[in-house]
Amino acid sequence: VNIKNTHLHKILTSKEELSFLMEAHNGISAKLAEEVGFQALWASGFSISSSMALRDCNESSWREVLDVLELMADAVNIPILLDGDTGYGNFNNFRRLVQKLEQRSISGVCIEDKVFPKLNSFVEQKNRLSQKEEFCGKIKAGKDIQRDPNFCIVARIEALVSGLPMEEALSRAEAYYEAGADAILIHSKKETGEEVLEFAQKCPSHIPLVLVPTKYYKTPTEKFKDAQIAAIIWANHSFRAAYAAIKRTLSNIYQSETLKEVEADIASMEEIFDLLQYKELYEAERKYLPQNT
Ligand code: SPV
Ligand code: MG
Repeated sequence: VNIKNTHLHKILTSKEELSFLMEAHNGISAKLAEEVGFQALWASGFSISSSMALRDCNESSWREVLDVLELMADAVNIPILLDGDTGYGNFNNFRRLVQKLEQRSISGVCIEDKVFPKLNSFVEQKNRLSQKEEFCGKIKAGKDIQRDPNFCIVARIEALVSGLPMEEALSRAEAYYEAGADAILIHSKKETGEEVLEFAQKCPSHIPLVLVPTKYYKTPTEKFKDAQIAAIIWANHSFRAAYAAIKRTLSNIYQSETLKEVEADIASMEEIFDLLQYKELYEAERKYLPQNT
């Protein structure tokens, strides 16, 4: 039994305690999230593709995503939940993905009930939803192929985002949980948490729920605690923070033609040497390289 998978499973399924997953999109953002104290990571499709300057519509191949994940997993000891979009195809593509994720020490994957290639949920363009039965088969295929019992499969419901009624979202939640999903992610693009809180209230209480409050960020976290939500995903805030900081700094350097104004606002190289444990390398050199040469 894999300890990281067990930890993620607990984070995603414990309704008694609200947990938080922080977005990461490369090795260093994963490491920083761990450094500040987060217990688990969300490998965001939007953030990983945006950091490649690609659109969040499966423009990058899933093998390219896998390479990023490998560096993230190497960088941290906390579990990683991959935003696996649609599973990159049908049930068969998905179960191969699950195998590859387990091989690379990724602790879980979230799949959404859209048709490949997907589009980000917050663009104008409508996504095509998959049939409920087809998506249940995909979840089952993943569950059947996973080796570690605590590898997590989260099923993400796009019904509300697509304008379908609450009843459709609820019936999908029950079906996906029945098919073997460890938790249900109910997505919403509303500006308040009312829609997801109504869903939480109507959903059978044994089903663990995960939320992504990107659009309804003003709703106090207390409300989600009171609703016994298992976990919240801060889905793209590391990437958006980096993007804004890079843009601000580069513009300043371009305009001012000096580094004088930005130095105080950017990380020192010493801090990065510390985080990446350069000291360990010097100690290893003393141990493994011939000395006094
Ligand atoms: C992502 O971070 O890629 C997500 C969440 O899927 S969202 O973009 O909010 O739909
Ligand atoms: Mg995504």
